[in-house]
Amino acid sequence: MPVIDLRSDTVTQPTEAMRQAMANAPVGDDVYGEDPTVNRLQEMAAALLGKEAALFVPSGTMGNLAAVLAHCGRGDEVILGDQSHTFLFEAGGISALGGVHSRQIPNQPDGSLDLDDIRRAVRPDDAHFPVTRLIALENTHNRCGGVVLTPDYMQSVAELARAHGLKVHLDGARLFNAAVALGVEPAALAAPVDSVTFCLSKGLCAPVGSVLCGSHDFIARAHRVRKQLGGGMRQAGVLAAAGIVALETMIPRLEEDHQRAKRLARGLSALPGLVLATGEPRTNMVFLRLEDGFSLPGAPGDPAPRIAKMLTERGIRVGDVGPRSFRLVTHYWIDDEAVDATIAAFQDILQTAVVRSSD
Ligand code: TLP
Repeated sequence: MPVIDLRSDTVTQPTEAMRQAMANAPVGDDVYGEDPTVNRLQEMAAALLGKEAALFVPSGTMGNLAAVLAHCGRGDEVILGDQSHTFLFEAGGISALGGVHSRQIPNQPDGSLDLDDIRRAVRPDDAHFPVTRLIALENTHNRCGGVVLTPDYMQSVAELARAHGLKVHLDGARLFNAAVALGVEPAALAAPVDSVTFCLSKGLCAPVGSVLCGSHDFIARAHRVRKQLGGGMRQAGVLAAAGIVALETMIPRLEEDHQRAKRLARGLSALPGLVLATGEPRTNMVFLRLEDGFSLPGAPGDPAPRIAKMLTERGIRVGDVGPRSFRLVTHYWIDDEAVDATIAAFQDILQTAVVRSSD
């Protein structure tokens, strides 16, 4: 029985076309700038996002880290959301490795940062304070439910940033999901910001890699940081080749993942005991919560990990992201039957193992 893996779109395997492209890629030493396939991917990425230059990096985490370190010096401050991936899930790299201070402000449920909150967080010129250098946004916003920020909103953040002499970085790990959901060109989402990272290895199915885009000067600085971080790869064209196939063929189909996320959300939220934690899905993520008043008698422990384990025994993997919360992410390898099988498995567990406490 093939496993239905909804834990993340990072679990996606490369397609057959990617494997072929990887096997046949012309390569060279990318540390000398001589890998033709890496160079082609970087040129494609920069053109697609309307930026001067691009840099292939091993991961989204390194892309964001290299960006923050290229924008900020030690002791400088970045304003970012308290639910942002960079703050929550990148092992504190910006402070551990870059000495960059983070100033978290609340993410709104729609993934945005309130403009007044940003304004209040910008430090005055005073020797007691770190120097504010950067604002970081995330689009789509993972922890807020895969929600999207509009070009207009991002433009207003960019104007605020410019008025204070700050730069804006966008963690666009799933930028193409946002562009497809909004029906805009990816470049429209990249235009307001100074730098942007996107990932090839999530919904686009490439096995490895992300791309950081920005001005020539910025990318030159990020290139040195990538080397410092040990991210200078050699014949990386074998990886970039899959990224080229990803950019050429996988973007328009993301809409299918979004439709399946909606279908999954409809089916699961119709089951007694499950509610959507972040509303109707906007892209490829479904966040669910087991309602208060529903519990699993029998064994100790929080319900979400226990339910996730029961699902695993049925060949279905989901993320447990809190004591009562789940994340399910649709992607290329999830078809309609997988969606239906997931709804049926949840239904079976809710009927057989979960009780309403008031019953
Ligand atoms: N996110 C992963 C986990 O780390 C949570 C996932 O399964 O969603 N930015 C955003 C918004 C991300 O969601 C991720 C990965 C990254 C950056 C980091 O990318 P990688 O894993 O390539 O370092």
